[in-house]
Amino acid sequence: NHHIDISGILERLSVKAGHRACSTGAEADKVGGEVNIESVSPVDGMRITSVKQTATEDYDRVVTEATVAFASWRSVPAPQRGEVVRQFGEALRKQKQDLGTLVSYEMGKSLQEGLGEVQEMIDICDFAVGLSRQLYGLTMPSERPNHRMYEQWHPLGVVGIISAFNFPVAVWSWNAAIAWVCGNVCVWKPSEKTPITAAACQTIIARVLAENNLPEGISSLVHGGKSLGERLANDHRIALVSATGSTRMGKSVSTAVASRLGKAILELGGNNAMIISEHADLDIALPAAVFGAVGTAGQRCTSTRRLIIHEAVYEKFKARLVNAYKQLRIGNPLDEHNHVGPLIDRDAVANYEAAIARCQREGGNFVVKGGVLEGDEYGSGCYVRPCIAEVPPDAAIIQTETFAPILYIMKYRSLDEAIRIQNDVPQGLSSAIMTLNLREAEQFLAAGGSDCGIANVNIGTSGAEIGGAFGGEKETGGGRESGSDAWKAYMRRQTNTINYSDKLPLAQGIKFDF
Ligand code: UN1
Repeated sequence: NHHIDISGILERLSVKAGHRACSTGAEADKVGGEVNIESVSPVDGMRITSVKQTATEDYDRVVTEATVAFASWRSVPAPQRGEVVRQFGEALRKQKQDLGTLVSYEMGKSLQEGLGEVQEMIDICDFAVGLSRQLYGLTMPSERPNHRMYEQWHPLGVVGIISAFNFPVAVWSWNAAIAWVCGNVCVWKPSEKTPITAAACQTIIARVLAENNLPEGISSLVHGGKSLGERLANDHRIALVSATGSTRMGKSVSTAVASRLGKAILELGGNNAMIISEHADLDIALPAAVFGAVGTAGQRCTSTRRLIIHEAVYEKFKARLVNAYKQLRIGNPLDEHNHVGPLIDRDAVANYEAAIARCQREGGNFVVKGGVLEGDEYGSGCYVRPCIAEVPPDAAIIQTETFAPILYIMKYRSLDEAIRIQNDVPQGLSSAIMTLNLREAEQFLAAGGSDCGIANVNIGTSGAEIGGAFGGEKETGGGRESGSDAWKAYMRRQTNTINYSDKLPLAQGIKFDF
């Protein structure tokens, strides 16, 4: 049964008006003169509820409170900060079903993926808890006698998080959980398209903070569009802006942050390819390609957009792909029998249609045709058919990222050529090769191989684990989030040299006597 009790979910998640400048719910609707942001589910076109757009004065108050909260939070021992994040992870475990269902309903991804997203949040909390005892600095030998030199990592300050609709909660949590154990406070501007899941998360963390007698300013939520994002980017009180979204948005955020010499982590567009070698195990290449291309309706930054297929297996693989696409069930993502849910909204549908038209103009041949679905089940107008086009390698459309299930396929002869095609796009997020040949795999992973932040062998381009550093090169923005040592971008490094002698030897052996 895929009919969900959305009001019950909102009630259990305590999503209602009340706290801060930023909360959601029916009461907000009654306040005169304020702008509401309506959240409409792409699943059935129904309005979920609305949130209040954050007014300029309220934004300023939020950042002021965040700054005040930072002054105390930075001095809480890191393992104690980790304990608070542990409690947040526990709270998420308890509300996983409701929050995951809300993610699925508000964003339109499958229920499994909605739950998976909450699982990513839980996992990053666990990671951050461990990290809270491992914010290691190095000790280096000083060149001077009786001196000690080492480095330590200090909290940065207020971290502004701008997140996208497609991972409405997980990407925030990657940033926030790490930022918090590092001693920072966070101000979150979620996508205007998914404000309700954000309000639910804020309610959960606010409760955890209150239970620990900590100020809510450690985690704040502000609602708004482009202009609010610009305000965050230009605000000198925001030490670090971590932004996920389009390359166009990232360039404008980056320019604003750079002009005040602030710090930024950018997680922007991808244009991810999978190379399918003549030595591939096609039985795993097939589901990897199909999930990568149609999972989340092609709305992951890691979605597979291009297949670069060896000519020896091209026709065979194409036939299997076409056959697999015939079996895809498109429909309500809360119904677990369906593989493909809706796009986020009708603008996304228009972009999908425009990309298909352009692809055709540029010589693309659709071996699986696209189109917008009609009928009762598709009443929101957001359901589209995943499609596949054979494209000439010089088609301009394949240089761009369209957030929709459109897959471009092309042929190659040598691995050098395949790697060249794979790298010959402005973006550099994720990449994969399907091969059982060791030499090919290693060539793909070597310095002259994939130029992406993520390069996989025998798995697809999407679905990265939280333990690795997540991000990419070129127009993807260069930032890294989540695991490995990505935490270092959320702290400031301080080099300390201590002289415990009764002399003052200068570095580089310089003599300065008087
Ligand atoms: C995104 O689409 O912005 O690797 C993030 C993946 C997910 C995260 C995607 N774990 O596909």
